[in-house]
Amino acid sequence: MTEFLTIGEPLVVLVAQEIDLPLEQVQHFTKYVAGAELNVAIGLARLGHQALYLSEVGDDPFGNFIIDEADKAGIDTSLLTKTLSAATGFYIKQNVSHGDPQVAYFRKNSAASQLTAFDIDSVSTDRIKIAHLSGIFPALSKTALETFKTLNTKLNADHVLTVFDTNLRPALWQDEEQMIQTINCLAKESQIILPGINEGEILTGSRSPEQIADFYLSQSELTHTVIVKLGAEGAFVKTKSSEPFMVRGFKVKKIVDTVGAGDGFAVGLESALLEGKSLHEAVVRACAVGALAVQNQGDNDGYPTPDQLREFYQRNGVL
Ligand code: KDG
Repeated sequence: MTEFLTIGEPLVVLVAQEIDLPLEQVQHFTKYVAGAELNVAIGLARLGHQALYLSEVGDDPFGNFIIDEADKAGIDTSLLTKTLSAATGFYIKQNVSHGDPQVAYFRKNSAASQLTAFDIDSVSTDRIKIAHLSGIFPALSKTALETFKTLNTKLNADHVLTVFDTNLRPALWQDEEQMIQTINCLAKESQIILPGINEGEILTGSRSPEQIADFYLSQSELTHTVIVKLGAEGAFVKTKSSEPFMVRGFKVKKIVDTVGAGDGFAVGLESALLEGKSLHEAVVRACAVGALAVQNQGDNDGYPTPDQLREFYQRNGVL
């Protein structure tokens, strides 16, 4: 039974094998699937949930690779179509010994950016309990933004719980002002919002987690929960109906790659909510999956199976 839906741009990521080299000097790359919303669908499926992924790839080897990997991951790919008129997007990523890697995107006019509001007609929300939306897909093109809004309206009309990860990608927007205005406007249409602390600062002008949460809680009737991601420190949670709380992050021995940690956070949160866990338990799981994610090179390789999550909880004394 498909209980989870997301829409996004699937990408292939080519990760440098040589460590700490600028991308232009790298000779060898390893290929993985990526794309923020696809990462989330993969993580949900790995934890045993039925995830439906809506998107489009080009009729090319990267597109075929993405479809194969999504199928292998156990994702419902019935709404992942192929087009002859555009190519699959990809990006290349540095391999770094510390800090965030340099990335370069090759995704302009990609297949996914050509999705239109008509593609939403075939989406049934009948059994969907949670939908994951992110600020990346609406940044891809005018039609992607319209498609996003059409889906969001349908999800709200059908009373699906919507979670919005602000996911800022300045390179995809015309300018910062347009990015801020559009993202804040889209955020109003979701019930749970997940800004990272740096994103929250750009979007609201404040670096205080509580003020960021208040900004979103006060701008919309629909938004009832804001979870500000604080990286290694954990997360700050504020809802309209209860006391705010903090969840501490887990200690990680060696950070291999930070890309995909935010999507991992969403995986933990949304899988736990689907299983009827409390908000507190869900945010603990979100921090756990985020911590597991940074210990691997691919964008979604570190997301756990139920056994791996249990083992992580045991090792870290989570009851
Ligand atoms: O959150 C991880 C994503 O950043 C990555 O998989 C690629 O979708 C991507 C993007 O736009 O950066």
